[in-house]
Amino acid sequence: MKGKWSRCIEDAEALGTYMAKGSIVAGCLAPHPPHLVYADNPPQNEPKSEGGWEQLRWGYERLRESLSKVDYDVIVILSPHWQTYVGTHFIGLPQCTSKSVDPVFPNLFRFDYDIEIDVELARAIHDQAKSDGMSVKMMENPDFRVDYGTIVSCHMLRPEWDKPIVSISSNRGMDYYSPEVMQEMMLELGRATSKAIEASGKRCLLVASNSLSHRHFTTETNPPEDMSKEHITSHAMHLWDMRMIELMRAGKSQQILDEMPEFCEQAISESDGGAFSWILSAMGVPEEPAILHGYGTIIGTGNAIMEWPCHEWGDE
Ligand code: 2X7
Ligand code: FE2
Repeated sequence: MKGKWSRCIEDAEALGTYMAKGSIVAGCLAPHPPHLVYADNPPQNEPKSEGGWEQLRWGYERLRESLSKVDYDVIVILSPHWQTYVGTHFIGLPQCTSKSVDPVFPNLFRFDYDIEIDVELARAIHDQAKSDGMSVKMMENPDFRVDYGTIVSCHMLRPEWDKPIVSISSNRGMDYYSPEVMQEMMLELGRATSKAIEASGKRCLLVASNSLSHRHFTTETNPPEDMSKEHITSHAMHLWDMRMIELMRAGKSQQILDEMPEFCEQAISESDGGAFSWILSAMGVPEEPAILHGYGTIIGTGNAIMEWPCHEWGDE
């Protein structure tokens, strides 16, 4: 028996040597206002609507259509609404099942979820980040509730919920330190994410779950989906959103990173959570253009649905 098993191990090691490298098949900027799920009326969400925010929901439709041509194993997502002030955390439970209620919009979002987690890949990214010197933790509390940012972006990207996810927290480096420190940490986390994905052999869809400009109204219309009241909060916010979209469409990722601190501060951008910097870093700060699938405002915030089709770029 011993001989047989050691032969098996030798074969497995030899196979391992030839295991295909993992890859990022695409990156997405996938905003998560709960209004999008509310407007879509999926069976999992209790509140029902008469629609609304169609420009963005049609944008998600176009993104889903584009991603339907790409084969991937797992969605890796960083959400600013899972806030862990001491280091970056990763969900380390194989299955998360509960009801998510948005703390600010309980009237719009009460969503039953049942999510499979790729704990193996989560741990691999965690371990890589740790060995690169970052403060990280696997979250193994069985009563943990998944944040609504993660749920909304994943639902809008893939309403079938048939892919496991890796859920990464935001360590809120900007609140604790500064936009520059936040960005340095997210660039490091992005490099660790890409190294771990490559070693895993898995094909991954990377998702930054955030709005662009993030100054929002403080009162709600009746009904909330009354689109005659929806617009950007100010011209300055519009200019910032358009600037960022044009930079993404032009493949000017390094310029986006250079301007990120001002964008975070002047547009109160939700990229303050680090997801935008993290995804650009994980993709190697691409010079290839991103595809704009849709843009729209939600309670005055600016939201762009973007795709970087990395699978089309080749290795060079
Ligand atoms: O989380 C959000 C957001 N980022 C933008 C607008 C409205 C609600 O929730
Ligand atoms: Fe948000």
